[in-house]
Amino acid sequence: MSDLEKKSIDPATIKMLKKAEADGCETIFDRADSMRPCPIGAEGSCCKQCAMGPCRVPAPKKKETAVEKVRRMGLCGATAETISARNFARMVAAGTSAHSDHARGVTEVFLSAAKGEIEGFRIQDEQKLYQLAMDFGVEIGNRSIREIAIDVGHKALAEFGRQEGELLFIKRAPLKRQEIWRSLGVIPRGIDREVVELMHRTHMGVDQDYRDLLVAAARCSLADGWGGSMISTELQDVLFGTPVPTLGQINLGVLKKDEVNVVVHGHEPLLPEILVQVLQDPEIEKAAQQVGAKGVNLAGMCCSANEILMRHGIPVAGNFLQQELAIVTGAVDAMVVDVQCEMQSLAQVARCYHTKLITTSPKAKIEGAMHIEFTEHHAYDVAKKILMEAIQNFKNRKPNVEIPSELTDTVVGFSHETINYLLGGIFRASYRPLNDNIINGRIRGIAGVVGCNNARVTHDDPNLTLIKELIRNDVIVLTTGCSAMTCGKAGLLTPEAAKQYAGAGLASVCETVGIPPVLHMGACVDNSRILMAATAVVKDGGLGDDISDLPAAGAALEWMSEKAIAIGQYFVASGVFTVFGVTWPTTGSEEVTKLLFEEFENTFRGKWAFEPDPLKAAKLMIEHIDKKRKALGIDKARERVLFDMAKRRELEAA
Ligand code: BF8
Repeated sequence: MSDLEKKSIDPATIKMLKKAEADGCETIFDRADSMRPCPIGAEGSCCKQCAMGPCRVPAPKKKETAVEKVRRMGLCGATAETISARNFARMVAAGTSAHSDHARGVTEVFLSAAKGEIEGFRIQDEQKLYQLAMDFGVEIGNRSIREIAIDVGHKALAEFGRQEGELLFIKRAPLKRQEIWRSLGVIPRGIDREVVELMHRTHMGVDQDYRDLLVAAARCSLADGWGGSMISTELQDVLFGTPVPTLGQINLGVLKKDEVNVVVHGHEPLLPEILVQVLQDPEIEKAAQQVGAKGVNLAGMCCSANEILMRHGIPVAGNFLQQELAIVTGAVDAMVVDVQCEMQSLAQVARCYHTKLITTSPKAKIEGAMHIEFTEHHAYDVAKKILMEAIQNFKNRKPNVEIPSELTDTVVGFSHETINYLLGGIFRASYRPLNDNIINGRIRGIAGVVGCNNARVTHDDPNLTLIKELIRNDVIVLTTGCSAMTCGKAGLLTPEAAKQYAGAGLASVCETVGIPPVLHMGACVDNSRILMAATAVVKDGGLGDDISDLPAAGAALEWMSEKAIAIGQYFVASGVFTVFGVTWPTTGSEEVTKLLFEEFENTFRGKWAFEPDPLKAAKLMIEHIDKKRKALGIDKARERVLFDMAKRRELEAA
């Protein structure tokens, strides 16, 4: 394997890495070679909570005595356990704040749209609005959509600042799960309150009991999964439409040589939604033709891409580690970014080519980028201005344009409502067929494989190897974020993939229903859809009375962001066995790691695991699924339908 092949399994990525090298343009892949991670920070042992430090309290190299252990502490006496737990908790707080601040923005836009203050936007999914009204206790009666939507918007906004009581979406969880949370005292109050409290607890000299810190971190994470992220997903669906299966294309090959290419990158969907509308403006087409382009080609990157792909079939240029490489093609006339997962190096890479890097959020500026601030009240005009900037930049392209040919067809947009309809039909929408197929063993279990890319491992490889192994073993995979794009590029998001990659049982179900073996459920905030799907499976009956009873597991083998830790933590706190790869941020404390990896199972009935090897991770997940099947008494059914490869080939040939 060449050095380049160790960096990515995606041919388009490798081509662009070669081009970047030839063009003398440095990327994250080069920096990953030249800079190693700090070993003390990587294990969560660096405390920089005060100016007496940073204190380094790394894990001991050998077994230590009790006295040696007690002596291993920071200046203030903070132990390795406290330091490790505080660092972990702060990751959860940061991740929760990112998803939730996004959610607050969505809620404000939703309210403005409900009031008719945003041109061109009206409620798209009235059915879902009614559901939300019921969840939030908003009167429906003979009231207009506008009145209901305004009340729903206000109720959602109040969830951020709620000082007492319980987040309203908590009641969506299975009753047993709610009881577990209540008994542990982890039901979140307001979203902001939980984040603020966790930041306070982790300040120097406050909460210095690692168990207590990690329970507080769990509560904060639930304010993400069942709060901020769920609010985002639900309101975006009501406003922009709940995704339904949609055909799209993915990889750098979606860029076009003869058109103005605009890549939208980030997480907030309003600007991309408006850009889609503005593309229809005749002035845009005319302006593009005037500069010699055939038109304007909009493509997505990262989670913004997932949003517009699911709702409009807008093509996706790539996932996290491809953001610089889109610019390296030399064909991106503007890259438009809002918040989260945008590398600062984009400005540097853009300087190597002609790309205009445009920041749009008042919260996220990048030195060297052009800033065109986006506000929902002037949405159309701002979107048009951005497209005009890109069009004017088309003529500045340099001769070294090279667009890789790779692009793959995908079917995306599996909201949990859609799965319901697909399985049960529109008049008797139900998860029953899914539950029945799990019970009869055709489907062995469910896995959520989500999260990022990470430049410390081969791009796309761990997630893809894991997912292929899971579906080969009849485990249906739900995916979001950058992992979903990995699956798309590898051709797993089409119904045809079932025959090629899935085990006989899963393949037979996919072929009957017409779904891929891997279901693309959206962006990272849409992990809340996975919580809702798991809850729907529990409520449909026959598979226990809690999420922790399900033959299900989660994974993020290429995680890199604090958001991923918040997501993992809310899955664990919701009863899911969750495996992370690359590195684990609490190895500096055996006790903290043991609490997360073992003892949480006694309280939350979910736990973490760390396994960077994808095949070993698959084994862990499948063993967990089988353990749950046994506990449910459905392990025998599966034994009857298990075919080995020889048997499958025999059946296929027959
Ligand atoms: O929120 S999967 S790299 S893009 S953090 Fe970021 Fe990770 Fe991608 Fe979307 Ni999620």
